[in-house]
Amino acid sequence: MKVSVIIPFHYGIAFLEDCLISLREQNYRDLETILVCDHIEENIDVLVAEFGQDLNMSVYHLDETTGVAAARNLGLDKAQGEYIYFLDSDDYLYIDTLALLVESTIDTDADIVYGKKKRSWFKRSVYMSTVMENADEENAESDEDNNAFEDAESNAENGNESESKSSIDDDNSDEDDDSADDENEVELSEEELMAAEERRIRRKRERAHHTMVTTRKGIRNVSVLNILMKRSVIEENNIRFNEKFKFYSDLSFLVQVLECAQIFEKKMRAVYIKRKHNDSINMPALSQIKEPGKFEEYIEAYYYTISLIPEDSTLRRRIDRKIINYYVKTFAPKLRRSTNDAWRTERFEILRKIVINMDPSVIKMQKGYRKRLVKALMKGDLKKSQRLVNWDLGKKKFKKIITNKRALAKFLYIHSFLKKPMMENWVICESFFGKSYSDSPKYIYEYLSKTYPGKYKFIWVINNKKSDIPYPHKKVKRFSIRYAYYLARCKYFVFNVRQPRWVRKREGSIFLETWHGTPLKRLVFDQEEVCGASPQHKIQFYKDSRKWDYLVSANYFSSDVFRSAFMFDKEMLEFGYPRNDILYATDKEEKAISLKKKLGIPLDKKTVLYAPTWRDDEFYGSGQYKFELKLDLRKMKQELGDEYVVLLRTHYYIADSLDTTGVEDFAFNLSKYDDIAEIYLISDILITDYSSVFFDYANLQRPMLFFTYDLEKYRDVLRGFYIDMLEEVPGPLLFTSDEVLEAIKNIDKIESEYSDRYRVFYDKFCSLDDGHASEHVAETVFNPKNN
Ligand code: C2G
Repeated sequence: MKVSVIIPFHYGIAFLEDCLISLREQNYRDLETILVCDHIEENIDVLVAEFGQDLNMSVYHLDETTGVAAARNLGLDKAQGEYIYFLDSDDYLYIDTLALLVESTIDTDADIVYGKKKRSWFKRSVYMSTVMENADEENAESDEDNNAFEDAESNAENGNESESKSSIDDDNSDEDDDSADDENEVELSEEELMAAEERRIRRKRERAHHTMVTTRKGIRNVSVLNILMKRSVIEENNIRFNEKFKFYSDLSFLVQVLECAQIFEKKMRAVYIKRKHNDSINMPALSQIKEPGKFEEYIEAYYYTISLIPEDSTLRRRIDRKIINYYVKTFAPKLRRSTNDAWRTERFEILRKIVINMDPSVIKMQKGYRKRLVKALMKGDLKKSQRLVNWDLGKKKFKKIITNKRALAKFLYIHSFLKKPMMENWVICESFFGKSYSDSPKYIYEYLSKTYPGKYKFIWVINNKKSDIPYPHKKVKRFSIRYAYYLARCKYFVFNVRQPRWVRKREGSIFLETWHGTPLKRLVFDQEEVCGASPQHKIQFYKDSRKWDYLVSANYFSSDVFRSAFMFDKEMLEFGYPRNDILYATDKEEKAISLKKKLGIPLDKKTVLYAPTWRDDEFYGSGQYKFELKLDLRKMKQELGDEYVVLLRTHYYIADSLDTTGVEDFAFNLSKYDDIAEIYLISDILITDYSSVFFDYANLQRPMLFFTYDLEKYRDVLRGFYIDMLEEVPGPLLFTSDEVLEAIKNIDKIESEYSDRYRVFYDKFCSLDDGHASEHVAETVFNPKNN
């Protein structure tokens, strides 16, 4: 039985490739693939050549029309299969998705078989290798109805959906509970049997409507995806997508099919992965496009859809309830918040007309605040509607403020602190989210404090109030009320990570972003996947970085990367890294000896520093990453203990602590020590992996080893690198603890083997560092001699 898979394609060839791979892998093979290109700019010849034959693919191009609706219609015109299956070019399937759906038609001759949709912002290979490995995680991040990526409109509509609590359970099993119709296996007459069968069919139909319409968040998520549809139902009833609609064409199409179809089957094990676009700046999904006219199209799509189905149908009531949800959750808050008057005038009136024409039972089932709001709308009482919304929003905000200190700090920041004048000589410094007094902000601060004593008032964001910080300053905890206060009043910001999202840019304020490493791992806009991070990472990063005035770059390589990865187009400060100044200090030998003494590290032993980075896919929760030590410390102690000690240093994201029991006199855990730059000074050899620490350590020109036991996964699946580690890093890549051990034993040989590469590496990444980066950066940004 042939299935026609219709794929509309507009852009995103990498997405399309994933989609086609997943189609080629289907274990159901009786397919024809209809790829409809909507005015494409990318060249798809290679893909067509690769997949054309296997997928029995025909390619068509829209000529005069444009849009998903037109593309799908052309696909329908060309389709020959008994069943139609719509697949979007940026999505992909499980290997058995189609087989499972088709299987359900075999005995039932179903008109419609629908499966489950999950969401993911991962490409196929990552999803299959990392997300699927962990079922819990998969469910948490990909369940359609848990989608954090939706805009407010769709999020809202399922809010208080009273129908979800109706008799129909949207369970995830494929089995229908028909026990009620077995009538306890009592002998039934023919009429009774027919009536029971009819009831069963009706129930399945209602359940299908419930799943495909009511449980979807918002009208926009009522979609034709992951539904096997009998083509004859579509053709005999002349059903097509309305090409007038750019955003909302699925609703009316699906509703017609649902109305005409008789036999429904569900197959929740048939999974469709809907890919979320994590780069809504450069590659927005249709749902992420914010365009004027979207509201008007929403309304038009509603009227058009209800014109196609009977007024007293349950489907009509399901759609009407979605409109009410939309009004309560999305529209009503705009009555107060939006600067566009249309929400309070024409659009308010448009919605009023819709609601007063609804079946009274739909209004009746609303409760409490929702009911009062809908009633006010029906009366056209704008003032009352606004009062109700104010009261509701106020209540929610108040609840948040009194239960959450951060929310209070933010509230005061916006409503009180920002109203006070900005202080011209106040400077707020933050390094690694207040976790340490370290990195470039520390060195810029020390330069300014030493060179211009008393000229500035410094605020250090530091969570450990006992931190030892020289020179006069004030300490504040991150996210405290005092933190919010100083964020509002300081003119200068010196941060090495991002500022909180709610920080506003005041006129005249100056934000110096130092960042915290030369990039090896791909960043933000250069990163395909943002495992573990919010799917909104790119858009948030984009907005935050628009507030930066200066960005410190340690070398020209970093500058190029930052321009592309951060889309940064303001002033790049190319003076080397302030945090590396200490590596050029004339008294660095003395500093090293005193630090060794302070930390209790034997002066007569050489030291090996192990400073790995974090792994995007190994985490407990936000910012809480796991780390498993793969070095065999006991064996290392046995074989190296006479000559060496090991200094262990985990990344600041790592929540796990390292176990050094039994090797306490050999392995020193310095993970809590504030400034890694000082630790470099006391390290004779560095072992790292994909951490930017090696770019900095190279300034000392001491030997380095790379313990890259998970290189392939890190490079190919999780992140991707900017440089070819195999070719460029100035030391060997090692994959086992034994190899590391051997390398340390032969460190002189390795040093000479890698000396040429080291020179090239140093020239590329360290040549701007001269021990005066703090001075150059501070003088440029603060211009203290003239201010
Ligand atoms: N760091 C540290 N100890 C480690 C690892 C890192 O103190 N074991 C510090 C170093 O200063 C390092 C910085 O944290 O340069 C950033 O760490 P990376 O491992 O490079 O990872 P990440 O935080 O992801 O930053 O452009 C740079 C990237 O953003 C990397």
